[in-house]
Amino acid sequence: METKMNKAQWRRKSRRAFLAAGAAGVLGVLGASWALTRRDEWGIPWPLRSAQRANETLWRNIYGNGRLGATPPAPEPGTEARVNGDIGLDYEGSHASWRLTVNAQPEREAGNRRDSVFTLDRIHKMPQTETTELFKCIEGWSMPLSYRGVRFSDFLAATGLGTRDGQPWSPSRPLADLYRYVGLVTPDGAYYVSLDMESMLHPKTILATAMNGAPLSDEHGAPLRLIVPVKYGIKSLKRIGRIFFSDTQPPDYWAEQGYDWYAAL
Ligand SMILES: Nc1nc2c(c(=O)[nH]1)N[C@H]1C(S)=C(S)[C@@H](COP(=O)(O)O)O[C@H]1N2
Ligand SMILES: [Mo]
Repeated sequence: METKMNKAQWRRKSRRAFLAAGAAGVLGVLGASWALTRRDEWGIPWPLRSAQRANETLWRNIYGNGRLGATPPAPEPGTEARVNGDIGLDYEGSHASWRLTVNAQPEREAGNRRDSVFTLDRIHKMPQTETTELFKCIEGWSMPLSYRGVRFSDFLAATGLGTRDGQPWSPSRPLADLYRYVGLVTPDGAYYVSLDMESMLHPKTILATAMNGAPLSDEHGAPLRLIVPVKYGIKSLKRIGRIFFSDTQPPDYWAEQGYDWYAAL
């Protein structure tokens, strides 16, 4: 069940989370210096190895069963969202010619590949979801954000994309029926991200066409952007031109600059 909170409850919760994060940070530093001096297992000190294994189970539990965190109060309609990052956005003019291309089977030779092409109109006709979530940038700011569009899991279910057998995805199917990674790219190829499939299936992960009650502006990534609130903002690619699936981790702009690829909050 999703918990609705009033503003005072949300502030108290945020303060507690902040203190907990501080404590976790201190323990993390102490723990890391201990862990890094332990014996190696396949080149990785063993405490980190087992943490990695425990993490895998943790993420599957968090994302795999569709659990939702607390929802902050929705911002007033029309609230201006902060703008951050404009790589891949220097497109001017009408969105009439915009199309979303999805490559279903990227590992095949280009000539032998099935591409699906979507107009904005087709995306508007898929089941729509609206939700509010705290949006966090790695630079240290955050804000509650309402956004509307198609859940990525609903997009897969509606199109039959993302599964190895081309049959529509549904939560009753094993995760292994899906490709492990999703890549997203701006129309000009300048900004690109990749994500694990579990995070893409989270019920708050949306291909968004509107934010805070208004259609997306160009600077926020019109006509279609990703919102993935279980990750830092760097993963929420604005102006999606192409989506593809893969079993090997696709390129990621900020991971190439040395940022943590997983980018979990
Ligand atoms: N195409 C594109 N998408 C992008 C970026 C960018 O530079 N180009 N920046 C990212 C970063 S770092 C953040 S925090 C969010 C900010 O989204 P906003 O401008 O809607 O607040 O967009 C993300 N998506
Ligand atoms: Mo960011």
